[in-house]
Amino acid sequence: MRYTRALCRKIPKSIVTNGLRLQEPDTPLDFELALNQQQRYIQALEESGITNITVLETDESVPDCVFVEDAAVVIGNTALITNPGAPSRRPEVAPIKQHFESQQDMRVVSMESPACVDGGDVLFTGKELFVGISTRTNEKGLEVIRETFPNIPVHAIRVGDGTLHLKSVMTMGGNDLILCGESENASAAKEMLRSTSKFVYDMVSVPDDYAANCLFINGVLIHRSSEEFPACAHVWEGLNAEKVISLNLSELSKVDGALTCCSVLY
Ligand code: CIR
Repeated sequence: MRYTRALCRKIPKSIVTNGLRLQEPDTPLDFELALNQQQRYIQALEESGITNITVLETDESVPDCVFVEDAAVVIGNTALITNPGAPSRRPEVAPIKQHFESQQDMRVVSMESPACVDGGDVLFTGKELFVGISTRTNEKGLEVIRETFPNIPVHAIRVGDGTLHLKSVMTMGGNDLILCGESENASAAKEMLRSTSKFVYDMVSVPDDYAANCLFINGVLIHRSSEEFPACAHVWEGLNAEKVISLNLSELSKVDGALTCCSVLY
């Protein structure tokens, strides 16, 4: 799987007070720092061989709009525009849809209620899809994914209470290599993945679930900084990536943002 394009979106100021969050952070989100961290994130995408990056204008009326991953599932030349699980996030999809419609080579499909999916629940291994059934993604949404990508096996994974998305506990960390957290929810998801998958993956354990959300792009591993997750620093070295980039995402993580959610890669 080689990615050359990425879609991102500028951060609205309204995220500081109105971004959805599972719990209040200890310190408020520092907006200026969040902007700097996003800039560095975009630079890391460039360093991973992404040559074409679109950064959409922001919209203050949708505080979570920086998390573009949730609005689209893009595989090959098909872009499935989702119906995000949180009603406040549904208006986010219009400019995302417009963007993919403007790409000459894209087939664009839209999902309608009652089906709903957050892209954060969709893990594509390159061979098959695992879809988290969570507070944001339902069985009907999974069915739409199955219909939209008929040639790819699709498996459901139940996401435990208190975990936002499937990719809050596991992501790809290499070719056929899945990074997975160690919490009870992460372990249960891992067992379900093992028992449903058609293909075999190396599973690498990451001591903190939040740090298990990494980006693996064209052989480059982008992970969370050891400043944020010192207990996970040893994991990255053993992964055989061509290049390893460390990013601090402390501010967006205060509203449950992780590395994968800040871009759509295709
Ligand atoms: C939300 O609760 O929807 C946002 N505050 C965070 C979304 C993070 N998205 C992702 O991990 N894919």
